[in-house]
Amino acid sequence: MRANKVTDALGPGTFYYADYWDDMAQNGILAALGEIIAAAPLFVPRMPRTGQPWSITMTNAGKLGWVSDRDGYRYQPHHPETGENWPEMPAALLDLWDDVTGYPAPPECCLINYYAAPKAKMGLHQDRDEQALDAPVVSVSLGDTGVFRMGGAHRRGKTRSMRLHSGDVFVFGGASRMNFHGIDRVLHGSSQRLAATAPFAEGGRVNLTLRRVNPPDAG
Ligand code: MD3
Ligand code: FE
Repeated sequence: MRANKVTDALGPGTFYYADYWDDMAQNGILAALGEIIAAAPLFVPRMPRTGQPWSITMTNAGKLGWVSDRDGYRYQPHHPETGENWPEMPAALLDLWDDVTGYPAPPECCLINYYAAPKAKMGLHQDRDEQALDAPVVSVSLGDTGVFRMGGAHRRGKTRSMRLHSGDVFVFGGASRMNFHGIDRVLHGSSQRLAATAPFAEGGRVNLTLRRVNPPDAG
């Protein structure tokens, strides 16, 4: 599916698809996420060095998963608690990546962020643990509306805020790839979408981030 595509919605290199997925497609993705979490449970990431817990929980699908703990940020092929490899990336997400990026290699990581707590948020940061910086990052929002903030390549620059709704897809590539970004807050109770999916029954917001980690010739 390809709904209305907005080019440069949040600056050069950004593409916004409002309602990329309809109700049925969103429910299909959520069912797949339920199975992924049954095999690879949501875990509490911790800040490097201090071990301070984040306010969200996360897990991954795909060949590589992104984790954060006392030792730092990194990609690894296995779940930090079960030691098992991450579940496969759902086919619908591979199709999405092809459709909106046209990148010559598939995404290696689907990071699943779950904002369950009413105060869950994500501070302003850059995504810089990937080698393939020519590949865009694709974000899918599900459930409650998220108040997203994006700045430029420097922490102290001007920022812009935008609300991300369930079913929305954003692509961040080119000049926006290293922009600072974060989630200020979630509008708790703004959607009933997650209620039917077991691991998300308490509601809140889910974000999927698709990333290419290694350059295409690395396999
Ligand atoms: C802009 N997640 O996991 S997705 C993250 O909603 C992350 O959970 C947020 O930032 C979330 O790293 C925001 C939107 C997003 C993702 C990657 C980007 C925006 C981006 C990379 C570069 C620029
Ligand atoms: Fe990020």
